[in-house]
Amino acid sequence: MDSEKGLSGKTVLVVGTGISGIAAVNLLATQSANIILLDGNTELSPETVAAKFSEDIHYDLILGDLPDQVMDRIDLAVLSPGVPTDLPFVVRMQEAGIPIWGEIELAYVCGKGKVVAITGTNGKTTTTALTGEIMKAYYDSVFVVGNIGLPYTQYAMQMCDDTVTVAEVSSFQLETIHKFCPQVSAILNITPDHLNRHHTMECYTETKARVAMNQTKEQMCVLNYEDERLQQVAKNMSADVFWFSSARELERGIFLRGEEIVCRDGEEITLCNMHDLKLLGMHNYENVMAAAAIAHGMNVPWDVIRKVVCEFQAVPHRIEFVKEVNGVKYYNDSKGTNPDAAIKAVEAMVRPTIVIGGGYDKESVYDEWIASFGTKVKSLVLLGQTADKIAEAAAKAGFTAVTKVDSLEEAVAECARQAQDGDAVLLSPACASWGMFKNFEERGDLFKEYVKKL
Ligand code: UMA
Repeated sequence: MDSEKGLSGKTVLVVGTGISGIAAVNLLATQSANIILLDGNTELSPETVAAKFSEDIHYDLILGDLPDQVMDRIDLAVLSPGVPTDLPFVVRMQEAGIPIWGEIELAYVCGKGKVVAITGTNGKTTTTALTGEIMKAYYDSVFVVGNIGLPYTQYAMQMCDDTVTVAEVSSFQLETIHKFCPQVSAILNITPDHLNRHHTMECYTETKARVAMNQTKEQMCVLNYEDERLQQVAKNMSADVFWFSSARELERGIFLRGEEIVCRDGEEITLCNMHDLKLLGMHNYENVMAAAAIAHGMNVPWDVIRKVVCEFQAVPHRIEFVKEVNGVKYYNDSKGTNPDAAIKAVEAMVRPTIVIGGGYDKESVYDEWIASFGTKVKSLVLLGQTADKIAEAAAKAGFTAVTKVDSLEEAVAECARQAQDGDAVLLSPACASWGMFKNFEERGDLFKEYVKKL
């Protein structure tokens, strides 16, 4: 890996005081950089920011806009993932020739060892967690980082040449990579999401494809054969493409044959029977195939991969069973932050279901999600910024069993009122949590708390 560390004495602007910005500042402090920390949120106080650091970390803090005279001094800017690259001050920095790195680029440049990078619209977290477990079962030094909630920069200085870093990377993070080059990358699927930030599907797809942009044929990119967008993306890739498929046998790749997961790469091996897995649903079999392909690309023996995939349990907030109350099963799918993820959760339900949906508006379209309800979803309880938009889409599709509520607590109470013995209640909002909650974890945790109080 490139270990260019010419950051000493450089003036580096870090944008964002969330977990990425804090970890980036801590890393830059070890490189003796002069740090300017900027956050656009003027409601923050210097004291709240200072409380996030130990006393020996020094930085100049700016809350609000970046003054021109400060911009003149900057050698490098490091953006948190949530900071769009088309903000006027970011564009001005770019025009002034200031390099703009994402937080993961900084971590990659300072870190060591080999990297696995997993992206895709849905399944990233499960696949990353599972891949991390497989790597831990075989390699001594493994870090699982990135969009999964652990900033990559936080661990970069602990890495050695033998380290394997498994990074979940979002489209936001991929916008600002330059040298970032994983040994094995994976794009699980591409369906509409984050269109308020990336504007078009073409732009979103191109951003996801950046995960493999620096790879050569000595490195592997794992792709979903059943995703038409990825078929197109593969045409322009230099990496060695290794496919997985839930729908057909592949000449080379990993695929489902009846109930078995089979890998063909020269020789043919059977990984396991799908009933041996604790993960449920076709989308999870795809996640397992992707993780196994990645591990194969990282030279992990099949018996190690087999043991870990068969033991692995679902990650929290992803179709997570919470509790049964009065014969009603409650599921937390707070991670269902876009329509496609929410469709997967509806598909996984086996009972008449009441869905809790709505949240932050990412300019998604909800028609397909509502169409997936079929006769399974008996009613929809809506909250948040998108409640009206979803209700309109439901009305257009002739789905009228819709109730609007003002809070998640009220939503849980409303579901408990409507549900009958044998039903399921599913929090799977098809929207991000932002605005009403700090993140999807907080939304999911609160849901579980309200359910447990029923
Ligand atoms: N900020 C600005 N200007 C802006 C936008 C934000 O100053 O224009 C400031 C905010 O005031 C705030 C800080 O930036 O103080 C927040 O930074 P951030 O939004 O990048 O959040 P972090 O806490 O650093 O968390 C980020 C990811 N968040 C986002 O991408 C929005 C986390 O992904 C990730 O786990 C973490 O880095 C570690 O890598 C969350 C996420 O929702 C889970 N990701 C999206 C998704 O999965 O769909 C992409």
